[in-house]
Amino acid sequence: MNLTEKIISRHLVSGGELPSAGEVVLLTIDEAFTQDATGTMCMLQLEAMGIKRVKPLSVNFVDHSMMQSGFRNPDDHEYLRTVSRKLGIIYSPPGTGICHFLNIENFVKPGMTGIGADSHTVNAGGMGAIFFGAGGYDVALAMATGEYSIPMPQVVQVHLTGALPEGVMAMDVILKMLSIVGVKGGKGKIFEYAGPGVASLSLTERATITNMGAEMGASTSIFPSDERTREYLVSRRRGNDYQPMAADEGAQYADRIDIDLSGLEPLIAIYPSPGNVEKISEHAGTPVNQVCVGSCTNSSFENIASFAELLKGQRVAVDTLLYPGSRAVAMQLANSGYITSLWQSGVRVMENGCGACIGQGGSPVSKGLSLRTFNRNFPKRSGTADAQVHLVSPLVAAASALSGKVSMPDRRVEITSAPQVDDTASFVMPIPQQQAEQVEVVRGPNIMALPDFDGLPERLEGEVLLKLGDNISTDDIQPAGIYLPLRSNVKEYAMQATFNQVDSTFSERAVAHRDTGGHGVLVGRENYGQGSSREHAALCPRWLGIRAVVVAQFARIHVANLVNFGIVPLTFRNMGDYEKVNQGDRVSIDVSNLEADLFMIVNGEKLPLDPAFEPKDVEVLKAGGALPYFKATHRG
Ligand code: MIC
Ligand code: SF4
Repeated sequence: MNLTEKIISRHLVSGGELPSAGEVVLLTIDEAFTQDATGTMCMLQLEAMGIKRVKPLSVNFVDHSMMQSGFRNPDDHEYLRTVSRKLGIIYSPPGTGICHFLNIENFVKPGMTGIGADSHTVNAGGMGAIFFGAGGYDVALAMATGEYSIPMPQVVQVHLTGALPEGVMAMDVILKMLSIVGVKGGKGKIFEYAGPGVASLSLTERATITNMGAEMGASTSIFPSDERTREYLVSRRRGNDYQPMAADEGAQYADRIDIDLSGLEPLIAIYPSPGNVEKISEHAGTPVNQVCVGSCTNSSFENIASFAELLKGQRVAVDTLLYPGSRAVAMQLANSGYITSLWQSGVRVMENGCGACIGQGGSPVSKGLSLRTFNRNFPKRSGTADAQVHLVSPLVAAASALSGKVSMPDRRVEITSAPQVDDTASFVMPIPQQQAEQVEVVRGPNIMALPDFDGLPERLEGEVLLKLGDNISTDDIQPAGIYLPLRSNVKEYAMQATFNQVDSTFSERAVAHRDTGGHGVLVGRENYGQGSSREHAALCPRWLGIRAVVVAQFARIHVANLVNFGIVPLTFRNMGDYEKVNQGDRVSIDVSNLEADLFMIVNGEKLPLDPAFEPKDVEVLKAGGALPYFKATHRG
């Protein structure tokens, strides 16, 4: 068996044979977690399920909505702190660090399964574990039941040979992968890294690579667990959590990709997509206005120490912001003298958290170019509508920060190591259930009740409210950044933000259509819903009256979120039909039997559609979404 099959077969709820690719598989889940921007909605749904205590190891991290300009974000955090205490969930307060980074530092063990309400949950694959990103409802259900179902992915081997040359980093490996696979080529796949090159990569380098598997639309990625894994766990005083894990000799894979690490060079993902990968050498000399280092992709001690080493003794030429991955990393940087040297170089050392990556501060100047070691450069995500973001490694970020232009690292860096530090101020651990039941959950005015949604009518009759193109991301559908404080307030978030950067009239038009009894329809093309796991990109459109989305192809997590909120996800059987539909057209779709042939009637034509949902989703869609379905089937 390959490593993926080994871990999955140990976690099959029903035991027995491994399912074939595409078949829905129900897995036991060892860990489930959220972060604050997805966590409040997840917790509201968990509470609505009537759950008294979570089953698997569960964590609520606070790392995204860190700006406290007003009561909303602090209200969300207080709700998360108290609801965690009530339900037996570990709480990670603001300042502790980024969820994915903290997860590998503290919780993930080789061989585990997990899901998290964030697309980069797949970061944990660097530890030899199978972790998936999912919407908040699916995470709530996993916390309640200890189970998660997913179509069984194909396993693709990524065979690594050689070792990274000077100046080339793990970021360049995953950018290379993106250049091979593209932003949708990972759909339905697990990338399993193997080969003699694996041993040359440290655990955090591996996590950089698995992290950005999300940008290829992959279900997840995984590395074997070996001596390098042990080394990391020992450094975290978690040596007992180590167990070696690898594929069997001669294991079978659906496909294979070969990468010679020694042959790589520094790469750059050019705005507006992580998939636009080019060589740094082709862009050298382009003026840069800002440099940002950190995010769940590149904020390990090694990453930041390498960045600091290259800067040492010199001053940055442009605004340079750094976000350490965790308080433990920040303390290690302090103890090894790097925080001081970073300050001396003029770097702004920011809070341990997502920060500029999710547009919570750190926006670039108008029409500026920001070089970031992050994983996404979608339009407007930085908070400055006309700015551009390119993605690079920490060494390229350092060289470019010094020169003010896209630059190659020009010298070798040796980093000074320092012992890892325990962050004793961080996690709030669960209390015994009897005590927990007495805890009062604090719901400030920012915590709004979940909206009620009705079941699916027999026929959807309404208007195409937006016609969109390829690669619409959840940042296009439901922007984050300055809107994060609205994550617990569906109505406000929908009215202020849904598609507002695509068409500022959308929310008003949608509500007017909904209130006259219309069923809103969205039309798009390839890779619809790429990017984040935020279920608000389904929840808010549903609140605005969207009942069906018809596209060429969906991204994995988003399609599950649409089902969870009762929006029917459909694909054009004949792609040419996309041209026959226009914004503003009246459409009609008979959904009385979701298992029958489905058609969209538009402009007097009958266009055949295919379901993008699974047979198991039919009842959920009919009930109007996952929560109404859960309540109906778990009554009494
Ligand atoms: C992101 O990087 O887009 C986020 C913010 O972490 C999202 C989650 C969210 O929108 O809350 C993700 O990746 O899933
Ligand atoms: Fe946070 Fe950015 Fe990672 Fe999302 S991608 S979890 S916003 S650091």
